[in-house]
Amino acid sequence: MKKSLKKYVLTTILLCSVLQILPAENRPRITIIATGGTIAGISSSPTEASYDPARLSVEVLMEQVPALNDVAQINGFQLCNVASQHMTTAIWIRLASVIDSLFSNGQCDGIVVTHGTDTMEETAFFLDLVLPHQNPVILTGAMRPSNGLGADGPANLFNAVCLAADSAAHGRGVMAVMNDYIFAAAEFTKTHTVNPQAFESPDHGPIGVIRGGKPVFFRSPRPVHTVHSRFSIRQLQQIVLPRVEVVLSYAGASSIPVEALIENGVEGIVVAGVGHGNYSLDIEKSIDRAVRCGVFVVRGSRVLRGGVTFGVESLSDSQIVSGFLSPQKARILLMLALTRYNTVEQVGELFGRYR
Ligand code: DAS
Repeated sequence: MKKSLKKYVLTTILLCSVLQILPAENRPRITIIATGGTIAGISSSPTEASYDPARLSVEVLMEQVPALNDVAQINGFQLCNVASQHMTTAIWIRLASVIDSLFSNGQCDGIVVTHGTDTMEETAFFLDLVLPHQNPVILTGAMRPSNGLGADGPANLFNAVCLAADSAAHGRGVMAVMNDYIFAAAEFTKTHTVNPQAFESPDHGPIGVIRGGKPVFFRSPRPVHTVHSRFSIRQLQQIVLPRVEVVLSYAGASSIPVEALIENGVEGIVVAGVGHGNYSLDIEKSIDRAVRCGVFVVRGSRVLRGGVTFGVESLSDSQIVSGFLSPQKARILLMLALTRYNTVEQVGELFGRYR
């Protein structure tokens, strides 16, 4: 190699390393999969509280954050455009299948999923349980519409791409990034209806933060995710997921919801009990009948912290307790468990991994 060319190459490499600017072709390949939500929402004016969610395309979301191209080679994919209160298991199956295909075909190094915040924790946990890949999958969204005063979507999207592009994100399972915090899929939940600081991991705390586009990790989540999970999207594409519903207990709660679920032939019920997983008398009686009819029951709690482990006051219905999973996440694990297991002992052992 001529001396002058060698000098140019060495200078370029030195300059890029000093400025942390990688040549575009060396930047990680990140695919942004858009599903809708407030991050894609539009309001009639920047100060108007109400807005239409799920209006903008993934291309527009990417155009709003030109700095994404300094971090990675970005591609966009519009899976759907829904407010996430309308998320379905059918969309989950499609989303997981697209992600599996992109990674299996080596088409990208990491993925960001833009999503509504209402059910983001559920989609994240489902993906955490069924994706057989160590590559980063990061969910993010917004609490304010794209043209709202103080819109949080662009910063959340930038942080999510930075995390997905960082080698430190590999092997940590599916994560979510909101308001500079990094959460583990199994641990986080929405704890505020309107504030940009809308998420917490009540029992565990965030697993890290994003500072200046770089992740700072406090810890790794329990390794019961992705490649360590017992489920894979490849076994789920040809089946209909079992029907599992959630019932809330409260003072005087009647047996009507449980009786209706038994009559409708559900395969599983998660009870969001009071306290450490306790039920009203009517729910207790109807749950006993459900168990006798072969329904799998998981005893959870509506209480934000502490979960439901052993020492529950009365384990009359089954030995399955939710551990530190919220009722809405216990439902997802029970749905998947019933695609593989058919005894209370097997399902109880699986839930024990989340205790
Ligand atoms: N409609 C809610 C949703 O799509 C709002 C949001 O995204 O925050 O989840």
